[in-house]
Amino acid sequence: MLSKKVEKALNDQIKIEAESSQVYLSMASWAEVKGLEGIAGFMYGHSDEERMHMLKLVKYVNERGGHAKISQLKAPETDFGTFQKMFQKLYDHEIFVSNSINDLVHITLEEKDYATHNFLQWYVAEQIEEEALARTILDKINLIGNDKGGLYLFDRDIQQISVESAASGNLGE
Ligand code: OFO
Repeated sequence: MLSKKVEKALNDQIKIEAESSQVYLSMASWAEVKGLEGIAGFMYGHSDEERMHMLKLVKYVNERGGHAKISQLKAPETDFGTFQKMFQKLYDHEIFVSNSINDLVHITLEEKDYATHNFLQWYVAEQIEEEALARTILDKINLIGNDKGGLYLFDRDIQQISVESAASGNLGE
């Protein structure tokens, strides 16, 4: 059985994962409208992953005798300026999520909830991979600078990049 404190913290994380999915969906739509198909595909995929992260938490809370609450979400931005700025936002957002997961893990230790602590290790590992992926993408973007040919290739190749491929060191090259 979850303590009220852990249940509330897990529900807060459910909202954060749902909002992450919305943020990346909004990025996908922006990129699609700008004709950046590869980037859009990457963001649509990322949005789906965040929804999966949310669902995993929903199921866990309910399985442990809690009630996963589906709440109203903050609307994401709709205009990201440039794709460079958009990927910087993605990176910043992942750092924010990692901090939130860390706080959550901390609460489970305070509450001596070792089952939830164990369950959350999957998220800890996932955040390491997502941060690494975002950093790798930002490095690539810096290399491209304002080169149009570079952007063309980046947009073409990014569809192959996923969190899993980043984790295995294969970045679609
Ligand atoms: Fe849910 O992993 Fe990104 O934010």
